[in-house]
Amino acid sequence: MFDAPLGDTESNETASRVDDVMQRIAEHKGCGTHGGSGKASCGSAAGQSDLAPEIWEKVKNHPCYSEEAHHHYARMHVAVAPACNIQCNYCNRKYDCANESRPGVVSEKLTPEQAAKKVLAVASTIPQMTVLGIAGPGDPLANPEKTFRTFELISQAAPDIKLCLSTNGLTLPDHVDTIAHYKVDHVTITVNMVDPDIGAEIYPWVFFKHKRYTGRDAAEILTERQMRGLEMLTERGILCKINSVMIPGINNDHLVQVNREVKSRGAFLHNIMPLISAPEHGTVFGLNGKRGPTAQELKALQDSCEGEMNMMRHCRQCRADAVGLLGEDRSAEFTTDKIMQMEVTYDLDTRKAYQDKVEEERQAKVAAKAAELESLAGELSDIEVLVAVATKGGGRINEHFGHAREFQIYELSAAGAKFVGHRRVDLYCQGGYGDEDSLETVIRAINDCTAVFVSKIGGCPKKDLQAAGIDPVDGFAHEFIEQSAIAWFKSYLDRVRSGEVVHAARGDASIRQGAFIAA
Ligand code: CLF
Ligand code: SF4
Repeated sequence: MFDAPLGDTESNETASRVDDVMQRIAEHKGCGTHGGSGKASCGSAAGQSDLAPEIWEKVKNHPCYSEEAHHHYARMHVAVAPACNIQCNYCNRKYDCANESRPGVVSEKLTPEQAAKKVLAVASTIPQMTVLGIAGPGDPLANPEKTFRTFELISQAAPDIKLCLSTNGLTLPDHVDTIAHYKVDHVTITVNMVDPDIGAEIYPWVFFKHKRYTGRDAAEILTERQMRGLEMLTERGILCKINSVMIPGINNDHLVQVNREVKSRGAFLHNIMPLISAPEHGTVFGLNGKRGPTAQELKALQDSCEGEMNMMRHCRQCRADAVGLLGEDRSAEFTTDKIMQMEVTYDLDTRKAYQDKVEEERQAKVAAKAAELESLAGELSDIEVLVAVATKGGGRINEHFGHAREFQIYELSAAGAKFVGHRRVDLYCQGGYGDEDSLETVIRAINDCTAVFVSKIGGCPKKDLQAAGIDPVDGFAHEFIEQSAIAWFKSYLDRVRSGEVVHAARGDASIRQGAFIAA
């Protein structure tokens, strides 16, 4: 039924269901479910023309493997894997796996059966949820029975959902056939080093074949298993993403070599994430005062690794039970007590029809960007600027400055607009009133930007942003981000040429270190 053409009556019914779903989602309310609260709590940049058709099919609606898709499609995680077989110095076992999750936030653990119910509940409420990932709270492959039983149940009940896995790679070679058997098309391996001497500074021990190894021996086993697992996966055509945690003073320079090694073994995407480290996390690095990188240090490393291999810049280091678009967290709507009471209506036709509408919007966005880009042709300026954008999804500038929990960062140049990252911030506007301290943290987070695009902004923050040298732009409310940013950039270049504004280099910005907990 999934691909069957619709008759008129059926088509009208489906259209009306989809409109209803669109409306409910716009209002952030539950859909097709009963018994919940009824309220929300609240990859790569390569596009279709750059990729082989079979790869495009795999990534086009995966929010982590396609930067473009992350504006439109959601993922969810189920926390079915509590145990881990290695120790990372940036991890505190009280919390989720820090390789795919921020320290300081712990998820509610589920059985495979509870996980399957949760996936159906989320899929019927959020029809643009296209990917189910298992990413912790420990290591999924240190819990193989629970992980693969969950995949089995979900592939039977929800065949349109892509399956995704994130692992430290220690036992990966033992499970590659099972991964292929369950058609898990996307696997992430966290690779922080390929040199065991550097590894010894990151991993105090690994537990392998009933024995604990420490120091260089531990790191040697880990790197050999990670590289072998990566080769085995890519030989089978499984898309592999590499996550690396950038730890200043330990592996910051070395990650360029890691990038070369994983690229040579066929990895599709490299995601270099900042170390999140604070004493209150109770990790070895946090307690020893090891700092994370600044925004510009992270960007410089990502830029230097960007060559033939795609770099991921939109990772949100999400928790092991994250639900929603990257950058939003709707997990509080789907706690076990709530999902167990929900009556789930899993309707493939409605999901497909909704996703077709999303695709239309996405194509309109791509076309608008291409048209605007044409007007930049022949532009010779070598000026580059960063701009921050407040958005709640759909690739549009549709968030009020005071309601933004993060800003997306775009680099603008004569080549166009390129997504280069995001910055989490404290909510500036609490109950409609501005708060000076949080404005300072917002300015610190986007201090390297020349402008900030918002749907709306109050007079006070506007003045303070201007005083900090950041131009608040609210003239493109609800328009597509890239199209608007390119249009603004053209006018910026004109103003620089006319002497109306003086182009000046901006300073660095800070990456927020505290753990994020969904509202
Ligand atoms: Fe989850 Fe990871 Fe799959 Fe994505 S997350 S298992 S690949 S579905 Fe995505 Fe989250 Fe970053 Fe992971 S933003 S932490 S990269
Ligand atoms: Fe923690 Fe994940 Fe490292 Fe295991 S692999 S120690 S859960 S960060």
